[in-house]
Amino acid sequence: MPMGMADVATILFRNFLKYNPKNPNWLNRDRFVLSAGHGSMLLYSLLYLTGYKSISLKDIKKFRQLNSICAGHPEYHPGTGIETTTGPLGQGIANSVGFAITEEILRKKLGKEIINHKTYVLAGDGCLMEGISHEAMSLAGHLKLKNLVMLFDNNSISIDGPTNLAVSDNFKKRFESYGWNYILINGHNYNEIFNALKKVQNAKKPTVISCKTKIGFGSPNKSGKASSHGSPLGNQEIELVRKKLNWKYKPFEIPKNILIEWRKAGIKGSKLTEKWNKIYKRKKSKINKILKNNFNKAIKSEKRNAIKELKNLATRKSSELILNALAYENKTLIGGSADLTGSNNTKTKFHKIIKPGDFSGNYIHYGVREHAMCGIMNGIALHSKLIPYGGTFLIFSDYCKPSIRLSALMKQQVIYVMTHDSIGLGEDGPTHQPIEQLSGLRSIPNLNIFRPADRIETIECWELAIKNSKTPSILSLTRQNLNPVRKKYLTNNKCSLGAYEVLRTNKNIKLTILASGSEVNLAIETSHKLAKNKIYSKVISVPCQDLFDLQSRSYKQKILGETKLKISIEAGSTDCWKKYLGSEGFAFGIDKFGKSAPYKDIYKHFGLTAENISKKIKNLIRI
Ligand SMILES: Cc1ncc(C[n+]2csc(CCOP(=O)(O)OP(=O)(O)O)c2C)c(N)n1
Repeated sequence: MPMGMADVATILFRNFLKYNPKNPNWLNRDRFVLSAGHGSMLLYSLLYLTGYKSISLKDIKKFRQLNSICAGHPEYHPGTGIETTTGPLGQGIANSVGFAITEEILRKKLGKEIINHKTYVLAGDGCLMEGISHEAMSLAGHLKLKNLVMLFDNNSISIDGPTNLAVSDNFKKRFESYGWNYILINGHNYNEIFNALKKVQNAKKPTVISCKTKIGFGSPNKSGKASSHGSPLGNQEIELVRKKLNWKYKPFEIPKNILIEWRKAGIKGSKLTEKWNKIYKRKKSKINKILKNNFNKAIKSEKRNAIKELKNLATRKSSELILNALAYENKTLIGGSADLTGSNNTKTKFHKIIKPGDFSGNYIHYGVREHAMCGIMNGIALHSKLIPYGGTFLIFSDYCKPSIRLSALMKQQVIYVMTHDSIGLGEDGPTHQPIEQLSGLRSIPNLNIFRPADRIETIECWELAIKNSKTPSILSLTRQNLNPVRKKYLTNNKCSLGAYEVLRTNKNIKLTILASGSEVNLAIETSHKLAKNKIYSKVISVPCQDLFDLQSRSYKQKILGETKLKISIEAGSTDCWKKYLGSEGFAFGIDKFGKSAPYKDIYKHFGLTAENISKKIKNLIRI
């Protein structure tokens, strides 16, 4: 790919892309996304040649070695020119749609002197075969993202061989039906590349430049073949390439005159940023005002409301109420849902819909496109100042997982609002009832899974999500109403501990009951029931295992070390609880698929009732 797309990339970086290697974080830079992440060396070469400090020849020599910035696939590092982590094919396309949406929103907010840039995404046949590309490009076309340009490396080769083994898409019809411009060029003809890139500068909708290229261009025996994809060409073939391209220099030797030419292309950006900086300085205080966040006021007042009202509410409803307060003052929050707005409670009266040609809003109807929604939210978070959140059912986190994993890997503040978080959703049945999802998601590093038990916990979990700029969050929320657990106003955030005591039936206890979300109510009921039989216990609400696992040994000991007998209750897979329970503990949960019925009947069916659990506990204690 780096050989096949070198011509296109050269003309893009020399003649069109607006960037400044001396200031890689320049807000108004064009974004370049290498969705075909396996071609990472193309990006590393371009960054080195144009003068980015982040990549030296020494780094390039350490390609794919431990701790090299030149990793196998591009890995996002702020300020390096690597705009996003790519490798799972198609993700970069969704990211680029997120970049382009953000550019539109910020241009509307800040004016075109401050934001007015293009997003270029280089994608291959593989990216375009992935489902996420269809979702993301369809939304991009709908929104008429005119500053989005795809450079399609149309070489008709993937790993298994020619792409006609698996694809017969008519690309022109495909893109045009999405509402994109389609330009077909010879990707090795400089004039055609130049003219196509020139044309897109004034586009009215997203454009794909379909570049007919030869994979492994220049290799006499391997170009145009799948064999040039995934392994080195080999010394013999490299010699032949050198001959064919008339290249007389040693490996890693870049002739001075050529490097000077490249560096000149990089230096052009300094002038652009100088001019921009002057305008920015003039407008800085106004910009800061527009982008300023104030979360504390909303959180405090919502906590007071919750205590004053003490209503039975579903946590999805509690989430809507805190969002209402947050969205009122914070213009950087960009909400959305994958066609479940009314169920996820993600849209409040302070939201306005983003529409084709009108980006003055703060709410995106992503359509039934969960995977793209999450990849797009990564792009929105990566761009600069906006905080995206998006809703779907927790079960469909399975449709979002590759992008959620990348939010975590890239340390991006993306907030996933995932409602209908257990069998508690009732009649929609086992296809919609998450079982193993929470255990699976909790095992992703650098991802906070919050499962609040009531309105106060929901507010506190939102506070933790909204203030953590380096870790994505999932808010796992109920469809069904829950009784308030926390009834006193506290300014401090108890959920920040991950787990804390909410009830104790005696000073001396025999049992610790850990529970999360909707099952905290159940744990409280069980604890009271046991107390009637003089079995005393404490109930620990565990809104976030990830945060609890980070607490000090002494705090963990205080929570877990008081009794030998510990049980957990969560209406889902028991796997992720066993680490807390010791050899004598017992995890109440569900390790099989759910059922379709009114939710109280399903809880009964799976033995998740205070009656059944207390009976089992009495037996455990007798043993
Ligand atoms: C989601 C995903 N599936 C599979 C792969 C493994 N993979 C890497 S490159 C590739 C083929 C890509 O073909 P193409 O986009 O045409 O790239 P080219 O061969 O032209 O470089 C595959 C299947 C991957 N990186 N991501």
